Amino acid sequence: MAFWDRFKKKKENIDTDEIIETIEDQEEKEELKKDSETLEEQNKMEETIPEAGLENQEAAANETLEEIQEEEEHSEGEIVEEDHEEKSLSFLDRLKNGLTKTRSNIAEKIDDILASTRSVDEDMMEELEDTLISADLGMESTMEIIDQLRDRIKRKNIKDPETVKKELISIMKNELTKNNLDSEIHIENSPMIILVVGVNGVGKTTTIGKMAYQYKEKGKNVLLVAADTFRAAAIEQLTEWANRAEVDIISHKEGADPASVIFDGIAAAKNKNSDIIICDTAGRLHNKKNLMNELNKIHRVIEKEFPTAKKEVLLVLDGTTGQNAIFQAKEFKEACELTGIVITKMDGTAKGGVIFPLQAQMEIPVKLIGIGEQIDNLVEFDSEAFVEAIVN
Ligand SMILES: Nc1nc2c(ncn2[C@@H]2O[C@H](COP(=O)(O)OP(=O)(O)OP(=O)(O)O)[C@@H](O)[C@H]2O)c(=O)[nH]1
Ligand SMILES: [Mg+2]
Repeated sequence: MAFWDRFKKKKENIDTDEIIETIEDQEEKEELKKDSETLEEQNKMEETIPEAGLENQEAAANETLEEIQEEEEHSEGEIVEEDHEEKSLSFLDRLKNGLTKTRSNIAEKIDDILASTRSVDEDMMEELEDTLISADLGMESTMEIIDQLRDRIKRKNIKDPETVKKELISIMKNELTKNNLDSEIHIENSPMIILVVGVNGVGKTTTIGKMAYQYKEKGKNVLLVAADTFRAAAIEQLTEWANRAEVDIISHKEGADPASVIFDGIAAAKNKNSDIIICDTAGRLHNKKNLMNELNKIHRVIEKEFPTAKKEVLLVLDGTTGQNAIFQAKEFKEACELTGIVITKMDGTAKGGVIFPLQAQMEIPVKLIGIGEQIDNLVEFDSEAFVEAIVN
């Protein structure tokens, strides 16, 4: 009998030991057993760790994931009624609406600077530089952009402020594009399994709900897997999104082993011929070792049970946390093989320029951005459109 058939006969609340017992390869079995024991010990220790706040971004940047704990209980993603009017807007208009705060912080300031400029000079360059820094583009990316702008102004002998703006936009587009060559999630390659990771409260579950809706709209057969078993509320929240997007969901009880939920999800996906399986994961793994163990275990189950599936590992970052998002990205990059980044809550920040240093330093493409709490407030990232929306 096939491995999956044997598994199907077991109860919903299967634990890892049971999965391991069904694996025939002795070496693989021993390794998984060791991982499972280490994880259990760490989970016990973790229960005693108090929850604290992520208040000081600079301090947090010097600490490890172990010290990143929750700021406060995040309200569960309330599903707001869809705004049908939005649908008739063009992609760029929707993006502009979603990025209003960053747009006012960059585009409006640049227009003011250029409107009050009599001659294209060093004072103007400094004001442009300050504007980019205030929108969180970071010192390095800002200097790169401003230096190139200086060169072009000199080389082309530019005297007109409007032309300065055009050149600035073109340089910013180049900068963002060169670090983001493939931002597409190639959902045509089904079956695809998408693992969604990130610290707590960044917007993982909400993003999964939005993705499920989008892919379902594109005619894909989507299955959600509730592998964040940390709280019952997390499972309920994902179930609510599954209902709203009208897709199937596989979940176990609170406290179940995440790898076993994924195992079950893969089995169900094969049975239902799902095109896209999206797995929610817990954000409350307080240290890197813990995180690595958990994700390694999940990866092994995926490799073993669904080697033919195309894999995406998406890191979700909260756009309102500024430079701290870069720190989180570095931690996760060391813990697992990320294939893309999703930046959420871009509607809530004036500092959306953080995408520039993030792309430059991480070499992992931003693939999606969240621009609101509604089900259709998730857009595919496009470097050129993004620059248009925040500068032009
Ligand atoms: N404004 C805005 N809010 C968002 C966006 N994405 C998520 N949120 C909100 O962020 C909050 C946290 O979202 P969740 O999806 O629960 O985050 P999570 O990462 O799953 O959190 P945990 O499960 O606790 O780890 C919710 O209130 C969401 O509505 C976005 O793009 N814009
Ligand atoms: Mg969640």
